Amino acid sequence: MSTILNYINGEWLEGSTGKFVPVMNPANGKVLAHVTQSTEKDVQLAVQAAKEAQKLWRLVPAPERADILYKVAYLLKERKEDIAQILTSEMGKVIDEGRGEVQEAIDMAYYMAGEGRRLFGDTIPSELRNKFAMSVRVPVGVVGIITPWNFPIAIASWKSLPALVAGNAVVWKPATETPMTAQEFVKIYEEAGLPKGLINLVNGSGSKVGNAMVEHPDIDIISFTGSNEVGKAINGRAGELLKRTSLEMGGKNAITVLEDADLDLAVEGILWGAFGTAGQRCTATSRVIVHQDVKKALEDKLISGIHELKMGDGLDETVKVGPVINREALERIDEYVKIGKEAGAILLAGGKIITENGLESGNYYAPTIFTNVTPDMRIAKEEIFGPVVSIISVENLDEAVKVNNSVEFGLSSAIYTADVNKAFKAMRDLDTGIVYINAGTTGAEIHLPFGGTKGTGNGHRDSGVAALDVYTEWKSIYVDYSGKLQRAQIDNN
Ligand code: UN1
Repeated sequence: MSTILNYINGEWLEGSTGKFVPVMNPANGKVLAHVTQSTEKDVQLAVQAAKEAQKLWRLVPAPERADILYKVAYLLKERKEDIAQILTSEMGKVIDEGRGEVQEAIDMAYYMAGEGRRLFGDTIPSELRNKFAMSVRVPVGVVGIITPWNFPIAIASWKSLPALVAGNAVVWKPATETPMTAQEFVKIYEEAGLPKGLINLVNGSGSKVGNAMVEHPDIDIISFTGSNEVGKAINGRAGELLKRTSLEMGGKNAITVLEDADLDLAVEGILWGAFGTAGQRCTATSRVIVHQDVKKALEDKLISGIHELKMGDGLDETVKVGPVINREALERIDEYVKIGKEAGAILLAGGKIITENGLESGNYYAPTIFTNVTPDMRIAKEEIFGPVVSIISVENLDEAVKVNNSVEFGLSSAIYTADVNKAFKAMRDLDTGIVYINAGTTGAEIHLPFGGTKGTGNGHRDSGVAALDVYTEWKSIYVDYSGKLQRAQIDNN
């Protein structure tokens, strides 16, 4: 059985606890590998290596840094299928989605490699004669990235690739549940010729490794995707230390279906958004806000659609819904279903842990639909992170927008309508970082900013050119070639 090690300063090393924990396949409960566990000591080593390596890396011309990113893209492309298989085995999403996720990392690698020949700053006219002004992006230094298990390579690519092309070094703590995919990604960086010390992988718990990263004075920024609880704790402590943070946290995303919508299209979008990745996406559809006139018709179509979703091991190409990550997740989801029932919501489908058809050794939860949900119910407000969707009925677009915006999160929202006026009003008024018209709440592309408003984040964005704002500082440079003292705001007035 394979063991997963840390990667520090270009070497594969055991973590200093000497302990390993098992990596489980959520589809069948089998142990896939064992991963080393680290402490503050390993973080120290990783940061030291990163700091040294960054001193040289920042002086390498960005197009040359980008050459390595192109190689990363080629290697990811070459190994797409192998990595997808590994990803599906340890995370559980169906293989098509596993492939899609690796593709997301490939796209990101090409895109950020292209940035090596841009990294645009501005040239700006000076207010004085014989004086030149410009702004340039400079790296922040050592970037600490903490990534979740639900997108073990895509999210790591959103963070590490822009950090590296901009001239930073990276210390990465992947989720304990998905270290195999992390190892594959780091192997590719190694093979692409990334100089040692620029990417360091430290496996271990949030309480040991994550905390040590937040505390370390030589980590200049923490980029985190995960729960609100952890994000808030990171931000609190980082605030005291004046450390930068970029946070991407929960969602409670809704699809609105208006009375003039193409219902069949909306049903496809809802089933994909709610039950793809077994609902374990930050962008998952967990609410459907429907115009009262089409509520019954939509429900009937959803019920017949849900019965066609085959559950099982994601490696089986015919399966549409895989397992959830672990037993605790299964129990948490089941608890939310109880909370929904107790609050008076009506269960239309699902609502149970699967204990038959050979699926009992994995973590399977039946795709679940609640209706007659009201916006004040907990199932309509809290992130469940599982295959559960709640239907809320409204009278018009204004009410739909109000309900959409009533939650503490603001990641993604979607609206199905044939009325262009309503679509534009929704684009303006839906208070989320991502808005879809006539498409579901998932499916973000890497060349646009990814992130959300309110409790979803802290104003930063992953991916797209916006990611560079996280991993660079602006430096404003003035060159006075007049040969005399020129006082700004004074000598020209
Ligand atoms: C996430 O769930 O954190 O838009 C990432 C999507 C994917 C990324 C989701 N491209 O659903």
